[in-house]
Amino acid sequence: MLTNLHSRRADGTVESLDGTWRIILDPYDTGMINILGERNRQGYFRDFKPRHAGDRVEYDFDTSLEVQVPGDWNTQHPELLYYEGTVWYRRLIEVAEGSETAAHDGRSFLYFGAANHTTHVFLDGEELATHEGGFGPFEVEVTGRLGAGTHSLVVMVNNRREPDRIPAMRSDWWNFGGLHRSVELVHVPATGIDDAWLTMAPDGSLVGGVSVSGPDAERLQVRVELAELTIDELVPASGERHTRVDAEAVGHLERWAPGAPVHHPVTWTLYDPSPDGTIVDRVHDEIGLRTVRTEGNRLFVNDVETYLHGISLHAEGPTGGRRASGADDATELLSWAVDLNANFVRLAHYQHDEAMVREADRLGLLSWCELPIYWGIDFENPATKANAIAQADELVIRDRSRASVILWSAANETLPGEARNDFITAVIDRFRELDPTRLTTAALLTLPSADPETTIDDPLGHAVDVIGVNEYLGWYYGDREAIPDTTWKNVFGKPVVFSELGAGAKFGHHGTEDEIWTEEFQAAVYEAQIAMIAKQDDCIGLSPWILKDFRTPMRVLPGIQDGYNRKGLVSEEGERKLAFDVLADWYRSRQT
Ligand code: GCB
Repeated sequence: MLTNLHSRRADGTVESLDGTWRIILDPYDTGMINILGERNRQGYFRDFKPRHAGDRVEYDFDTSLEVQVPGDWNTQHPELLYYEGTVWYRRLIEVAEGSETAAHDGRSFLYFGAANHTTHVFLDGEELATHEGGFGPFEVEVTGRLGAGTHSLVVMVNNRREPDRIPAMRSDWWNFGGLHRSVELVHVPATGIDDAWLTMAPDGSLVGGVSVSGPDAERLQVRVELAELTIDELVPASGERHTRVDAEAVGHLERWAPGAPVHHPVTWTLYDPSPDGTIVDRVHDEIGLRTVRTEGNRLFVNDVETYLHGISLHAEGPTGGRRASGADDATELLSWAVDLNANFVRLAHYQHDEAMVREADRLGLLSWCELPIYWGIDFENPATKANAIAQADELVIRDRSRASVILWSAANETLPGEARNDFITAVIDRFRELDPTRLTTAALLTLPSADPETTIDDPLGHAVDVIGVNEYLGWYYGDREAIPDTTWKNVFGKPVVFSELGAGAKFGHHGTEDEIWTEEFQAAVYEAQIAMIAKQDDCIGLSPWILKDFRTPMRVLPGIQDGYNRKGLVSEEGERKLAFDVLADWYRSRQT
């Protein structure tokens, strides 16, 4: 398990495998299965080359299409825009005699930031691992397999929508396929740190953990240092160890706060306690210290009552309607949130890139992180549930040291029922088990009633700490004029976030407030929503839908949608609509 450490090791132990890869499209899974339905022994994963003139090899990676990794395959070749199915990726890894990779005597892993959706990893023709879930990080051990020479890394990625997958058959976003986040080769010592995290609990104490594995784990010790403090000495280092530090010990360290992010260096050192004290492994991080808690229907960050001036966003690049990845996309997208005067981002509807969460942390933006448990999940299926828990693990283990993250969200718009309640409650329990310091939530589908008052009573409200309500007053439900007088009754006595609201508008399309798809129509819905939300007593904030227009096959209206959901405050090319200023002005007025 290295899911939160790849980016924190010293330079030289991580080699990027990003760049140009070759791909073969395989809608019939020919590269995997032969005509008898068995594993194809000549399959693409063998990366065969003809050895003499008569050899029949019916594929050739060397002359196949090229794509860039990280990146979705859909937007790199026009003919792949709608492609869903299997794509085989191949990259050659050249290992020079005497290079660090050839000489490494510890353990080595391939780290995948994410691959949508189901992945089989082969090295030199041998299948090493499979992974399910399109947005979580995973690693594959390749220790001892990368001696000097040329190695063929083949990755089969399949993004077919299936009823038992998460997400399942329908989602209002593009099902971008492929290796859409970075791939790295990571070298670690034979006995090394697998996982290390540290974060502040609601009472101001620190909670964290470290896990170490390898043959010498019993003999070694771990030292945890935060800023100038040595906060923990763990003996022995094997297995998973927890860290707890009293609030007084760290009370003098400056806090991270929304809009005022402060970070402190933290180091975990694995060392030999014998007199020579040899350092065996070390990882670094920069963490913020802040508390977050609710009290009744209020939210407190660092004991200051806090209102979430938010915006939702998809992981779609700032321009070009492609899957976002990496630091540059994160910086640009989140700079728009800052221009909006937001202090909060809802990273919908799945695990975003780690770069996004780190950038939010750097900028001082509170964050909501979410799993793709979305419409139509097979809640009765134990395998689907197991995958949901695995995806929760990947998300929390990767991001639980980030001060910006205050909410783990289990789901979006799921229909009440016993199986649904059990399934999502299990995910929420898992969030709490892995991270007892943060709040949990889910965006509930609360259909407004015909009365001016709607009761929020989805039973999932019992399980979560903060209730997300997706309403679309003035768009899917009711008239705009009725919005300001609408009220919401919440039977749970917990805080509510209006996690979605909005209206569609095409950038540059102007008219009256009553003409749908105009910027004026969208702006008027925002004004009416603000009038309502400002009066809603147990509301702790909002994350309207959405920062930027995003690609989706569900939105087909020619001349207006053309394959994009138009509820963005910004067009798919980054142009701001009138509603952007309506929200930005309201958020600014509340800061002062
Ligand atoms: C919702 C969904 C979101 C959609 C949005 C819409 O309630 O949560 O994924 O994109 O509505 O635009 O309809």
